Amino acid sequence: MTQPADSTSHTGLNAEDLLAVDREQWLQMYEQMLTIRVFEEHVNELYTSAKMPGLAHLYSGEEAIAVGVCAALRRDDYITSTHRGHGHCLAKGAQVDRMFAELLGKATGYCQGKGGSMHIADPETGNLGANAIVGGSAGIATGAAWSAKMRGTDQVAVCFFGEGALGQGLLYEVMNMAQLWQLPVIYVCEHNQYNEYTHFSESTAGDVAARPRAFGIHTEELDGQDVRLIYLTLRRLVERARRGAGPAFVLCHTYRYLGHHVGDIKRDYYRSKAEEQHWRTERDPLALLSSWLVERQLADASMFDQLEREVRRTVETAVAFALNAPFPDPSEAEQHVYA
Ligand SMILES: Cc1ncc(C[n+]2csc(CCOP(=O)(O)OP(=O)(O)O)c2C)c(N)n1
Repeated sequence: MTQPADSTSHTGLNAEDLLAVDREQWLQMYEQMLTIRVFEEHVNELYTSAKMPGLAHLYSGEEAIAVGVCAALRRDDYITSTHRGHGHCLAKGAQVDRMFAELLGKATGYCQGKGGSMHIADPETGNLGANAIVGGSAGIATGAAWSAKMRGTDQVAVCFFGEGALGQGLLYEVMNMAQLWQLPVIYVCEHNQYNEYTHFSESTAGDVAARPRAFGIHTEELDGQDVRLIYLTLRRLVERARRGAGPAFVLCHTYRYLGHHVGDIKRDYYRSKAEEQHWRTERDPLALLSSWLVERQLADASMFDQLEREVRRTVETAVAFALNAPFPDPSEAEQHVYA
């Protein structure tokens, strides 16, 4: 039996639910978002100073989604990620130094330097891998959820993807299966409005939330800049999936501050500076969380300065580790290559 369709749009938060979460947990989420932000500043710097091969797609502006979702998961739960995946990996527990090493093609990286920015996987933290094929990981996440169900574990799989993946047929095939078989998978759509250099409205017809709803999948639409809302919603949906109540779809409205990739510098032909500025100044996920914590007297402003100094130190140490790490031996070129 399939569940009836349900779609909820959240704009507010329940004060009781918010205060039931430990202050330390909110601070930890802030630190994780900041780590992702600072990590990516350094990625940009490594790319522009020609120290990093290939390309990187930065996640700045979208941190609340990765952090809020992964804070609701256990270490043995699964995620699959995208070409814009650094935030997902870090939020699921990857180490900053091994991430930089991977981006620089070094032997100490998560894939011994063979994956680079768009293909980081870390089975130890349940990260089944980033995927440069738009929508490509939907099958992997759904398969992982099916496997968990067949093995009788209570693991949950989360599939992150951008709204560009809504144009991929695979997503609809697997959502259909997930609902029919009541699989413990949560589809998290990071709706940042742009598919490369095209506004989504030029490529995506109709009401996005109506698509999963058409399969009877429980669907919720969220402010993707509010880590509190993401975390509290996902905690509920993860618990729901764990007890066998089936898949969910979460549509998170967000914005990428920077270009589609690190080389996309001149963007005014497809979006305005005023639009970018609006999201940075009014909708920043770090500022939203820190000002709430200060307002509620759960933290004072100086704590965030101290935290920033610590995070910057950790990230800088990790960059130095990666720059000094060895490249893999050329004799290993064909190892771990399956295609
Ligand atoms: C199947 C496929 N088609 C096209 C591309 C080229 N491509 C890379 S990223 C991208 C846009 C993706 O937009 P979205 O899914 O919204 O994610 P975002 O980049 O906004 O995070 C495209 C078209 C690709 N990698 N894979």
